[in-house]
Amino acid sequence: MGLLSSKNSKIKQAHVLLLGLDSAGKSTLLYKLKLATDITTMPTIGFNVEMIELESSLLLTVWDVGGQEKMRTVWSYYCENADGLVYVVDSTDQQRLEVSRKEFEHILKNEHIKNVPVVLLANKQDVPGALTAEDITRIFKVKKLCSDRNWYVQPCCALTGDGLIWAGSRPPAFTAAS
Ligand code: G3D
Repeated sequence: MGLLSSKNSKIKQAHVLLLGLDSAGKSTLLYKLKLATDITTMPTIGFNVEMIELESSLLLTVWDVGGQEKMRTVWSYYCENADGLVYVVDSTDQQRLEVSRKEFEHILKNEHIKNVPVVLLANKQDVPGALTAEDITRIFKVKKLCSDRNWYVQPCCALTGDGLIWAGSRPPAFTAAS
Protein backbone atom coordinates (compact mmCIF):
# COMPACT_ATOMS: atom_id res chain seq x y z
CA MET A 1 0.00 0.00 0.00
CA GLY A 2 1.44 3.40 -0.87
CA LEU A 3 1.90 4.77 2.59
CA LEU A 4 2.39 8.43 3.35
CA SER A 5 4.83 9.13 6.11
CA SER A 6 4.93 12.37 8.02
CA LYS A 7 8.43 13.82 8.49
CA ASN A 8 7.91 14.50 12.17
CA SER A 9 6.16 11.33 13.04
CA LYS A 10 6.75 7.62 12.88
CA ILE A 11 3.08 7.14 12.18
CA LYS A 12 2.37 6.09 8.62
CA GLN A 13 -0.90 7.16 7.08
CA ALA A 14 -2.86 5.77 4.17
CA HIS A 15 -6.11 6.77 2.50
CA VAL A 16 -8.36 3.83 1.74
CA LEU A 17 -11.36 4.04 -0.54
CA LEU A 18 -14.19 1.71 0.46
CA LEU A 19 -16.55 1.04 -2.45
CA GLY A 20 -19.19 -1.46 -3.47
CA LEU A 21 -22.88 -1.51 -4.30
CA ASP A 22 -25.41 -0.34 -1.76
CA SER A 23 -26.09 -2.97 0.91
CA ALA A 24 -22.82 -4.77 0.27
CA GLY A 25 -21.99 -4.14 3.91
CA LYS A 26 -19.50 -1.24 3.71
CA SER A 27 -20.77 0.74 6.67
CA THR A 28 -21.17 -2.36 8.81
CA LEU A 29 -17.61 -3.27 8.00
CA LEU A 30 -16.24 0.21 8.60
CA TYR A 31 -17.78 0.47 12.03
CA LYS A 32 -16.87 -3.10 12.89
CA LEU A 33 -13.25 -2.18 12.27
CA LYS A 34 -13.58 1.18 13.96
CA LEU A 35 -15.54 0.17 17.02
CA ALA A 36 -15.13 -3.61 17.02
CA THR A 37 -18.82 -3.80 17.82
CA ASP A 38 -22.15 -4.28 16.03
CA ILE A 39 -24.04 -1.17 15.08
CA THR A 40 -27.26 -0.48 13.24
CA THR A 41 -26.37 1.08 9.91
CA MET A 42 -28.37 3.46 7.77
CA PRO A 43 -27.99 3.59 3.99
CA THR A 44 -24.99 5.83 3.23
CA ILE A 45 -26.39 8.80 1.35
CA GLY A 46 -23.15 10.74 0.96
CA PHE A 47 -20.11 9.22 2.56
CA ASN A 48 -18.70 8.17 5.91
CA VAL A 49 -15.10 8.87 6.75
CA GLU A 50 -13.31 7.31 9.70
CA MET A 51 -9.75 7.05 10.91
CA ILE A 52 -8.70 3.59 12.00
CA GLU A 53 -5.48 2.92 13.82
CA LEU A 54 -3.78 -0.36 13.02
CA GLU A 55 -0.99 -1.25 15.38
CA SER A 56 0.28 1.97 16.91
CA SER A 57 2.06 3.18 13.82
CA LEU A 58 -0.40 2.90 10.95
CA LEU A 59 -3.36 5.21 10.58
CA LEU A 60 -5.93 4.50 7.88
CA THR A 61 -8.36 7.15 6.75
CA VAL A 62 -11.22 5.18 5.26
CA TRP A 63 -13.71 6.79 2.89
CA ASP A 64 -16.95 4.84 2.66
CA VAL A 65 -18.80 6.23 -0.34
CA GLY A 66 -22.49 5.41 -0.89
CA GLY A 67 -23.16 2.65 -3.40
CA GLN A 68 -26.58 3.65 -4.74
CA GLU A 69 -26.76 4.07 -8.51
CA LYS A 70 -26.57 7.88 -8.31
CA MET A 71 -23.60 7.81 -5.95
CA ARG A 72 -21.66 5.41 -8.18
CA THR A 73 -21.35 8.19 -10.75
CA VAL A 74 -19.29 10.24 -8.28
CA TRP A 75 -17.01 7.45 -7.04
CA SER A 76 -14.30 8.68 -9.34
CA TYR A 77 -14.11 12.02 -7.48
CA TYR A 78 -12.97 10.18 -4.37
CA CYS A 79 -10.13 8.37 -6.12
CA GLU A 80 -7.64 11.21 -5.90
CA ASN A 81 -5.19 10.59 -3.05
CA ALA A 82 -6.35 7.01 -2.50
CA ASP A 83 -3.53 4.66 -1.51
CA GLY A 84 -5.70 1.58 -1.60
CA LEU A 85 -9.10 0.38 -2.76
CA VAL A 86 -11.29 -1.95 -0.75
CA TYR A 87 -14.20 -3.20 -2.84
CA VAL A 88 -16.98 -4.92 -0.94
CA VAL A 89 -19.11 -7.55 -2.62
CA ASP A 90 -22.34 -8.98 -1.21
CA SER A 91 -21.55 -12.62 -1.91
CA THR A 92 -25.24 -13.52 -1.59
CA ASP A 93 -26.56 -10.95 -4.07
CA GLN A 94 -26.25 -13.04 -7.20
CA GLN A 95 -28.78 -10.86 -9.05
CA ARG A 96 -26.55 -7.79 -8.89
CA LEU A 97 -23.20 -9.55 -9.19
CA GLU A 98 -22.72 -8.47 -12.79
CA VAL A 99 -23.64 -4.86 -11.94
CA SER A 100 -21.07 -4.95 -9.15
CA ARG A 101 -18.45 -6.49 -11.41
CA LYS A 102 -18.99 -3.82 -14.06
CA GLU A 103 -18.66 -1.04 -11.49
CA PHE A 104 -15.48 -2.69 -10.23
CA GLU A 105 -14.05 -2.88 -13.71
CA HIS A 106 -15.01 0.73 -14.34
CA ILE A 107 -13.42 2.16 -11.20
CA LEU A 108 -10.17 0.29 -11.84
CA LYS A 109 -9.77 2.36 -15.00
CA ASN A 110 -9.61 5.57 -12.98
CA GLU A 111 -6.24 7.27 -13.55
CA HIS A 112 -5.82 8.25 -9.90
CA ILE A 113 -5.91 4.68 -8.63
CA LYS A 114 -4.06 3.17 -11.55
CA ASN A 115 -1.61 1.01 -9.63
CA VAL A 116 -2.98 1.13 -6.11
CA PRO A 117 -3.50 -2.19 -4.34
CA VAL A 118 -6.99 -3.65 -4.30
CA VAL A 119 -8.67 -5.82 -1.72
CA LEU A 120 -11.97 -7.41 -2.68
CA LEU A 121 -14.02 -8.43 0.31
CA ALA A 122 -16.37 -11.33 -0.34
CA ASN A 123 -18.76 -10.29 2.41
CA LYS A 124 -21.71 -12.06 4.08
CA GLN A 125 -19.96 -15.42 4.30
CA ASP A 126 -22.24 -16.25 7.25
CA VAL A 127 -25.18 -16.66 4.86
CA PRO A 128 -25.60 -20.23 3.58
CA GLY A 129 -24.98 -20.44 -0.16
CA ALA A 130 -22.79 -17.32 -0.26
CA LEU A 131 -20.29 -17.37 -3.12
CA THR A 132 -16.76 -18.15 -1.98
CA ALA A 133 -13.72 -15.92 -2.39
CA GLU A 134 -12.62 -18.22 -5.22
CA ASP A 135 -16.00 -17.74 -6.96
CA ILE A 136 -15.71 -13.96 -6.61
CA THR A 137 -12.13 -14.01 -7.92
CA ARG A 138 -13.26 -15.89 -11.00
CA ILE A 139 -16.52 -14.03 -11.66
CA PHE A 140 -14.91 -10.61 -11.16
CA LYS A 141 -12.00 -11.62 -13.42
CA VAL A 142 -9.69 -10.26 -10.76
CA LYS A 143 -6.53 -11.89 -12.08
CA LYS A 144 -7.00 -10.20 -15.44
CA LEU A 145 -8.34 -6.84 -14.26
CA CYS A 146 -5.74 -6.45 -11.51
CA SER A 147 -2.75 -7.80 -13.42
CA ASP A 148 -1.08 -4.36 -13.05
CA ARG A 149 -1.29 -4.18 -9.25
CA ASN A 150 -1.26 -6.08 -5.96
CA TRP A 151 -4.62 -7.57 -5.10
CA TYR A 152 -6.24 -9.91 -2.64
CA VAL A 153 -9.68 -11.45 -2.27
CA GLN A 154 -10.70 -11.96 1.32
CA PRO A 155 -13.81 -13.80 2.52
CA CYS A 156 -15.42 -12.08 5.48
CA CYS A 157 -18.47 -11.41 7.56
CA ALA A 158 -18.80 -7.75 8.49
CA LEU A 159 -21.42 -8.56 11.11
CA THR A 160 -19.12 -10.73 13.18
CA GLY A 161 -15.77 -9.41 11.99
CA ASP A 162 -14.70 -12.86 10.75
CA GLY A 163 -11.97 -12.36 8.18
CA LEU A 164 -11.54 -8.73 9.26
CA ILE A 165 -10.60 -8.61 12.87
CA TRP A 166 -7.06 -9.54 13.59
CA ALA A 167 -5.13 -10.66 16.59
CA GLY A 168 -1.68 -10.24 15.14
CA SER A 169 0.12 -7.39 13.52
CA ARG A 170 -2.22 -6.66 10.62
CA PRO A 171 -5.70 -7.64 9.53
CA PRO A 172 -5.67 -10.20 6.73
CA ALA A 173 -7.68 -7.88 4.53
CA PHE A 174 -4.94 -5.27 4.51
CA THR A 175 -2.03 -7.56 3.86
CA ALA A 176 -0.63 -6.90 0.42
CA ALA A 177 -0.74 -9.83 -1.93
CA SER A 178 -0.06 -10.45 -5.54
P1 G3D B 1 -23.69 -0.49 2.69
O1 G3D B 1 -23.01 0.46 3.64
O2 G3D B 1 -22.74 -1.17 1.77
O3 G3D B 1 -24.84 0.12 1.95
P2 G3D B 1 -24.65 -1.76 5.10
O4 G3D B 1 -24.31 -1.70 3.56
O5 G3D B 1 -23.42 -1.80 5.92
O6 G3D B 1 -25.65 -0.69 5.42
O7 G3D B 1 -25.34 -3.22 5.20
C1 G3D B 1 -26.51 -3.53 4.45
C2 G3D B 1 -27.22 -4.69 5.13
O8 G3D B 1 -26.39 -5.86 5.06
C3 G3D B 1 -27.50 -4.45 6.62
O9 G3D B 1 -28.71 -5.16 6.94
C4 G3D B 1 -26.36 -5.17 7.32
O10 G3D B 1 -26.65 -5.59 8.63
C5 G3D B 1 -26.20 -6.37 6.38
N1 G3D B 1 -24.87 -6.96 6.44
C6 G3D B 1 -23.68 -6.33 6.34
N2 G3D B 1 -22.69 -7.20 6.43
C7 G3D B 1 -23.23 -8.42 6.61
C8 G3D B 1 -22.71 -9.75 6.78
O11 G3D B 1 -21.50 -10.00 6.80
N3 G3D B 1 -23.61 -10.77 6.90
C9 G3D B 1 -24.97 -10.54 6.91
N4 G3D B 1 -25.77 -11.59 7.05
N5 G3D B 1 -25.49 -9.31 6.75
C10 G3D B 1 -24.64 -8.27 6.61
P3 G3D B 1 -30.12 -4.43 7.14
O12 G3D B 1 -31.04 -5.56 7.45
O13 G3D B 1 -29.90 -3.47 8.28
O14 G3D B 1 -30.40 -3.74 5.85
